Amino acid sequence: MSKETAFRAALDAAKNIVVLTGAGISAESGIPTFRGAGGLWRSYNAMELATPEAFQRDPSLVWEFYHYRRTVVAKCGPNPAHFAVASLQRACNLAGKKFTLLTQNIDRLHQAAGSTDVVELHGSLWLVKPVGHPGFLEEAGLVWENRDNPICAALEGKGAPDAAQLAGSIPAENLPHFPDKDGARKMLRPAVVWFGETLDPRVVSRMSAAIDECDLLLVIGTSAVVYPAAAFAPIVASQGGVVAEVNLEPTKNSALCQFSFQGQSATLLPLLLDSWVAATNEKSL
Ligand code: BV8
Repeated sequence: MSKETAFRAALDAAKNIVVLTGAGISAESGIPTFRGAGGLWRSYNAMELATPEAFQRDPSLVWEFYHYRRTVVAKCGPNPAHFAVASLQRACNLAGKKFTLLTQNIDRLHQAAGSTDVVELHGSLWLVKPVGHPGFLEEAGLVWENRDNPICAALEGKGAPDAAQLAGSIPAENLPHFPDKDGARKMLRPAVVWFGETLDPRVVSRMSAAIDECDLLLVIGTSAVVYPAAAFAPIVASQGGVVAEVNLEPTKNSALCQFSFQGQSATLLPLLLDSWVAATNEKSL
């Protein structure tokens, strides 16, 4: 039996399927991954800028970084890997299997491909919130979607990855603000979970419930470096679940996987899933 056939048999047997995705699933949509070559912006790597300290120190620089990423992502669409995950979700629902999609990505390409009820562990590039609000889930007046590009006039033409380092080049008062209920102007920030920030507690409870009962975890396009997501594979393996990985290269969790498929997810996932989805949908008719 081929590895692919054995994996599809494991999908048949599974009752609580969790898919975890990282930047690698969006790479073929044109979005640079974190730790690949594209992970650099000016002389910074994303991890230096994706922190509350960096925003506190230089909100202008951090907003330029996110404006650049919003500009890049706005031009990108879902690729065959995103569509394969969306059709897997529909087939699992039809077959009466529990399915949860946990993504570390903030680009919302899963939703664009038709995935629903996506658990965004790290918030979204397209969500904004007043500085100081703790949550990362959409809530009217507190966390909302804003796809304006640029999000404010001062960011027009800014954010070029090769521009000179002009710290504080945009005065704070010209950065994105919104008038809160008593009319005071509050600065906005991207509603993405920065390093050192805790995830939204409602996301943590959904993620923990899904992992606790997971009997098959499919991990796609993540270097398994960032926690808490990096702990999911060891947890599922320790509770006797099946762990499968689709990734361009081996990761530190590869040894835990019963199934490790190496290559580009936009190519591998349709090959791996499409026949199972078709057969499952057939059975569910
Ligand atoms: C928290 C939003 C409580 C921002 C991001 C335990 C141990 C050690 C450290 C910690 C720990 N617990 C918490 C920490 C601290 C920290 C952490 O994990 N640090 C790491 C660096 C060790 N975690 C946190 O702070 C988290 N908060 O746990 O709260 C707490 C707090 C403090 C201290 C203790 C507890 C919050 C983390 C969230 C950070 N925000 N994103 C933004 O995007 O701007 S993380 C960001 O990087 C992404 O969201 C993603 O999650 C993460 C990892 O990136 P990947 O998705 O894996 O991408 P990467 O480039 O690394 O890998 C891509 C992979 O794809 C590669 O393997 C590549 O080979 C592959 N690939 C490429 N192309 C393809 C492909 N595969 C298939 N096909 C292709 N075509």
